[in-house]
Amino acid sequence: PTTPTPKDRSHELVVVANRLPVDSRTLPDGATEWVTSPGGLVTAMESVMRTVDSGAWVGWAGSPGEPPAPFEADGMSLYPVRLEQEDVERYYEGYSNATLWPLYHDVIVDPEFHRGWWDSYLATNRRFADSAAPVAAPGGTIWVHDYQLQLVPRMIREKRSDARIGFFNHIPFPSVELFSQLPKRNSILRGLLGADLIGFQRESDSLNFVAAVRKLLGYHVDGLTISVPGVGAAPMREVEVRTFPISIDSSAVSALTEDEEIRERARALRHDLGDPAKVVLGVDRLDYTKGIRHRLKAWGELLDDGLIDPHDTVMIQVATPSRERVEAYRQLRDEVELTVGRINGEHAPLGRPAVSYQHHSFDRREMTALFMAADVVLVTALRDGMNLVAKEYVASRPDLQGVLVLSEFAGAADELRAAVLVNPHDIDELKSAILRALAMPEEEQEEAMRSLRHQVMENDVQSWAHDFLEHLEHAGREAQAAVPV
Ligand code: GDG
Repeated sequence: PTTPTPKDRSHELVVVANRLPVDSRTLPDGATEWVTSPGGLVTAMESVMRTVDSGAWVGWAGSPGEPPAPFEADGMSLYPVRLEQEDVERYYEGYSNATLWPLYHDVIVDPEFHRGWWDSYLATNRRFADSAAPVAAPGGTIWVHDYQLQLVPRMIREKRSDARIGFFNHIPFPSVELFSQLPKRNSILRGLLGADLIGFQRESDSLNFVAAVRKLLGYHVDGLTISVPGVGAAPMREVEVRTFPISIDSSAVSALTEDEEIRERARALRHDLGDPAKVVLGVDRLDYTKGIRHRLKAWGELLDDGLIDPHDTVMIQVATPSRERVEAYRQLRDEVELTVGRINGEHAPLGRPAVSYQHHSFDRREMTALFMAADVVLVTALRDGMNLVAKEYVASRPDLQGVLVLSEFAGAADELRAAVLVNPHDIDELKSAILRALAMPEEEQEEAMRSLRHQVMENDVQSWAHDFLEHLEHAGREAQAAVPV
């Protein structure tokens, strides 16, 4: 049941993210129903929301124009932010996904810079900040997420200096040389520095950010603590930067593998593929950062070289539709589909694929069945903040079988050292890694998977969120203590 309940200054914890954790569904009678979208962030927040009396989430509901009134869902108050069609095109598809996204992922494609996009980014960030600032309780905590909202921490601080403000960046932070290309780069840095605590996925991201602040703003930096001069009469503030590698709901993923229906589904999947000896799997949003083209190139060459027999080895590539209105994504889709078509045309046995290509999304249960059916999972990202697929595969293998081939350029590579680590730009190295994974003896798989599972099961998304909030509480206090009485 959804009841509109706008509540001012009443929420102890306020999450601000581009999207609300719900999707709308139109019922047969034309009414709208909201269904929770089961992302990792939602799961993480559910666990921390339970620890506070009153939690809120501020974000876009997913359709341009008049937003729904605030409503309750899963014990949280949801505050929809208005985005016009023009904001979707300029703030979201433009500045966020065609400027920041490629630049922050080491310019795998050329970032586009348009001044009109920046204006929309600024105005839209202001709207998110204006929605979030009034709903936090006095001294409450506001946690802002991701690259779409980098100006929000400072905008909130201008109105609510009593709040503790945290920011977490889910994607990489580039080296200062690349970051320097960004028009309005200093506004972005100052926007982020409105937070008390700024979190990144990898240590290298934290160091890149601190280096950018030192070089471009000239602020004093001590380790990962930044001294930010106050505006006007305001005192100097200390901002803490720290690495918090995100994770998944590990025990929930692992528990799904006990479900008899899902186990049966995993067996059926292999059967439908013609009971091959080996199944290799890739699961990604169809995004140029994920290295899908490199993976297919390596796979195609292994088939050409006769090193893989398509009669006994099948590759499944799930490429979930993503950002389909952004030009680089349309091009990528065409290239991937052309390549898959060529590989299948040249190598697929009659009536069976060499690459089973799935351009649609699957539900969580089907995804688990895929992970359980896969002998090898390929994560070949050219740059990736973390990559949750790598961790989901590990959590789906309590049987300690299966091999993870993991790009060094995914954040997960810092933790998952027992994976077969690769540089996906080196196609020969990638080919050898795939062959090694396919030939790995069971005992060796078991040893590696045990070590990987230890890492993933011990560090789940719930502890990630708790850890961030605990540090934020601490960071807020330190900053307050630094204010002369
Ligand atoms: C960003 C950063 C960082 C994919 N297809 C389906 C499906 N998925 C799920 C996966 C996984 C999630 O989507 C994708 O997460 P990733 O981490 O792999 O990548 P991004 O979407 O790029 O996420 C990334 C993450 O934020 C968190 O901070 O790790 O680096 O880029 O959970 O399983 N899920 C279902 N059906 C699909 O078809 N149910």
